[in-house]
Amino acid sequence: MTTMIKIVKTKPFDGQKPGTSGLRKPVKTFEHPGYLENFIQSILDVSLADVKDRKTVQLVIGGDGRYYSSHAIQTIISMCAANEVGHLIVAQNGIMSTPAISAVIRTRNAHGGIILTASHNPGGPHGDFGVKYNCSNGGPAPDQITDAIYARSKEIHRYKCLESMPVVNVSQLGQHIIKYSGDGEMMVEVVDSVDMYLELLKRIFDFELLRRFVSTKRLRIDAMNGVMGPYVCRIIVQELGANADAAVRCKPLPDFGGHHPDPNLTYAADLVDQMRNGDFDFGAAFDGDGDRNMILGAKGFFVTPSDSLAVLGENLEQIPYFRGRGVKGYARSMPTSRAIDLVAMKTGLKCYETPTGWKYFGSLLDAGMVSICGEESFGTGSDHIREKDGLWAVLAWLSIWATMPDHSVESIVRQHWRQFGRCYYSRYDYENCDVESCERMMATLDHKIAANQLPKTINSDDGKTYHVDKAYNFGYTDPVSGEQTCNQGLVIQFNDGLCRIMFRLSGTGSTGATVRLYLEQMEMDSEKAVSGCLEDYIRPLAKVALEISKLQEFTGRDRPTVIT
Ligand code: G16
Repeated sequence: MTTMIKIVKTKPFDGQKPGTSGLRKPVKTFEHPGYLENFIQSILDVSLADVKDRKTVQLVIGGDGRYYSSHAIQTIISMCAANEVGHLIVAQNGIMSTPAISAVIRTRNAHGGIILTASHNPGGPHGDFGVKYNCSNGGPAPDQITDAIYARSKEIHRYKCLESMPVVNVSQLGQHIIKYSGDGEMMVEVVDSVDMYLELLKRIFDFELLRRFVSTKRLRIDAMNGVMGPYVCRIIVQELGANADAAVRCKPLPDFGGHHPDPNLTYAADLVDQMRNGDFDFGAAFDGDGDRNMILGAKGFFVTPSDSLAVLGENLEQIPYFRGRGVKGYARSMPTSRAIDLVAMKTGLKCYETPTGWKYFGSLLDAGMVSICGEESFGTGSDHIREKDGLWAVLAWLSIWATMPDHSVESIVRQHWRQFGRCYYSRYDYENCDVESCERMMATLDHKIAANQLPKTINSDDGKTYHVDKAYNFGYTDPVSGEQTCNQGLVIQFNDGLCRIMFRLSGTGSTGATVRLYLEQMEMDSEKAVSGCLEDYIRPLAKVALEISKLQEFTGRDRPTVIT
């Protein structure tokens, strides 16, 4: 029996504006009748607008398996069929990491993909859900597309779905045909969550070398009950032969076991403790959808994401993929420390500074201008796909380490600091604050900067002096597309650029506002770079930042929620 296409009248919902990476809202919001449908129809209207024959369109669907995903997948299948899409590639059980989806879009030359994730935000009925659209290059849609989706969501008055559709069994690999309205049909192809991604990794890394190296080290890899469980079990344990106790929290759970699936020192504190107390040589954790990573060494030595980027950037040619094609350049987001810039100074390659958000790396990667990119928010990746890639970062670390097996993670990082200098760095997050107060704080500081009203010199109470030499509201012109983006964070630079403080409001939260304060001091003296104390560099700078911004007065918070 075939079913018919149904046109459902609807009204716009407020606030369907994608943030730094997709639309993230509480599950309760997504559960409002029509909320998900409106946003999906807006995505389809925009992304299919110029397509002549929709039967040729392939879209990839998957996500981190969080609560509400099963319902969302069936809704999306029905809506794609009713919008006459020809072919859906759906992850088995709806589970596929964000980097793997990027790989599948590229491998299969798909038109794009819809990713169901709110990344590191908590899940479950009281947590968040999210939807993100990725384009045919495998990367997050750039601003002009997300702006168009948002504009569409504000005027939407109908969406299309099928009148009735049997539930598609997405646990069963293979092809399912959906027939509708006489001769209409759409193929739903359910694919393995890991296969295509693993094939790609095997073309990048020397798995034989990794296997030998992994047999000599004790690893502890925490999937945080997010999407990465099947990848860790299959790739780290099965393929590379790590001990079974290397893989922890590998069952994807719809609520991530009630935890915050964010790989940082606060939310992955269990792993940090296990590393401190155990005999492990290398630790790593991933977020809910597997694009973020945290790297730890023995005894819990924390590699900041900015240092991780720099160490990988320095040693990239140890990895077969880059040995073959050479390293083209580097990119980092504005608040990421300038450790990678120090590498670029030595290699003579260019380092681009972009706004926060992986989507800004897309055009540089597409144009072959950069090989590796990274962000302070635990994102590292390369031009093999167009998303940050947590497991890639882990295999890149292990590959590089395998070329200097007598070192530890810590000694690799210290050696790097000695050679290149160190950017002492920390991020303070003030989560879930009052939105209006945070916006007033940012506007007030922005005004002070624009009106040149910052003090010229500030003395911290522990005797350090900071001379303001530059302050601005960060804007960016994409060197490839010429597209301009403004208002991407406030930057104040001191002491000939050696110190920076930066303020941004997070674009990934779903309730309230989160202020991010980033603190950085470059140390070029190699002894001080290796043996200095982070606190001594950061504490006075933090005091200066709080004084200049009046953050505590505006937010009513006397301490950050998370310090990284
Ligand atoms: C997303 C983006 C990242 C970005 C991060 C910033 O990460 O993909 O490129 O750095 O948001 O978050 P915020 O705006 O909160 O500082 P994810 O892992 O949440 O997709």
